[in-house]
Amino acid sequence: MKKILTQVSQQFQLHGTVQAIHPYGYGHINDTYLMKCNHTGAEHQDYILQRINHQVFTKPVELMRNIERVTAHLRRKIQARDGDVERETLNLVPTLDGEWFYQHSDGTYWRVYLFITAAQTYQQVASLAHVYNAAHAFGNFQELLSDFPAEELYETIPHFHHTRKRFEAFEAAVAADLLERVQYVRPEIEFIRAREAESSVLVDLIAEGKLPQRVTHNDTKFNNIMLDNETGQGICVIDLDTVMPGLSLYDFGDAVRFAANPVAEDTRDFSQVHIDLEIFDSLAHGYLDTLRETLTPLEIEYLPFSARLMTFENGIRFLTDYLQGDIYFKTHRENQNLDRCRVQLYLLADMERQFEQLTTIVAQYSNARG
Ligand code: ADP
Ligand code: GN1
Ligand code: MG
Repeated sequence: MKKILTQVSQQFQLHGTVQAIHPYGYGHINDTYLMKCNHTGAEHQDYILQRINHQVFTKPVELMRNIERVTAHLRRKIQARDGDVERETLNLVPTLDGEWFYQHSDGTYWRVYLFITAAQTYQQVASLAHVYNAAHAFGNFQELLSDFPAEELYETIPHFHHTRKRFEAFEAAVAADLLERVQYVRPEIEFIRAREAESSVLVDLIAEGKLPQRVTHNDTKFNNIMLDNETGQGICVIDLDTVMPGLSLYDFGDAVRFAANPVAEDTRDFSQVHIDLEIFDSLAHGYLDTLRETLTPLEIEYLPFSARLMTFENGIRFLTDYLQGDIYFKTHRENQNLDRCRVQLYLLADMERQFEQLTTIVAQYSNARG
């Protein structure tokens, strides 16, 4: 592997010489490395090297075209307001041939980004100010892309948040039972089946033309936002592989699903899993402070439901992957996808219990300013 990493790194236009390449971050999909380079004056010295998971993203060329265009759009906006283009958006580094990605002879696809300095991502929430700032930044990201021509974006994973199709794929995995794991997860299957109708709610509203499609991020985990080390501001939204037309509700719901559960996404201590209302409050506050004027009344009405739906959808996806033999999400131990599924289902049950409070909180920020 070390040899491949070195070979690949030599294909990009880097300033300085590579000193070390280490695995980095906690993403479930791509392979991420930190590339440390030696000093060359004021130039950047560190980079992020990523191997694109092309089992998941089966059209890497189109995917990279999306990222190139989205980041160029963001750069223009950031420049116009005198922002720092090297920190407030991802910046792709070209290959020696002037391409935005490199295909190795073994068939793998690679890209390099400038390393964003003096900022970090968090696996778990450390302060409510961070949460507000992250939600504000995700909202701002949508605002910055509101004039991007959505029809020109390639759909990197078709039907990514089509929860109904996710449910159908889950039923197909149960029926196939390839690894004979269904016997271990009957309560989870029943829990999901009891909520089948929910999987159609947003897709039906889309079909009826009641919810606007926007350019959205679609993977708004708390570790996909870089928070400035000094100010705590959400300075850069990262992990742009799933930027494509979607619902604003997906971005809010997914942010809640991940951040508002104060324990790890794969904890085995299920009794600790719950929706923290203070965190939810900060997420709603931050998101609505950027998008209050943009969202339609129906979008705002469905914000609390979106948290339930994204939690449900991820629960379905984790269980489907468990039943299919852990082929999609990276796992590092046995039953990790099953534990992830269980966490989502416990979280969903708690969101259902506290749904009235979630609705009250959203209502409070949908009218108020600041
Ligand atoms: P995945 O798709 O696997 O989730 P990400 O693109 O989210 O991969 O990257 C994984 C982690 O690497 C992030 O959570 C973040 O900590 C770090 N990271 C990614 N891009 C950058 C960057 N440009 N600068 C600094 N850190 C980054
Ligand atoms: C994956 O890539 P990462 O780790 O940010 C997944 C999301 C899931 C999430 C669950 C492309 O996100 O959809 O919600 O895991 N990304 C993709 O933690 O499938
Ligand atoms: Mg990520």
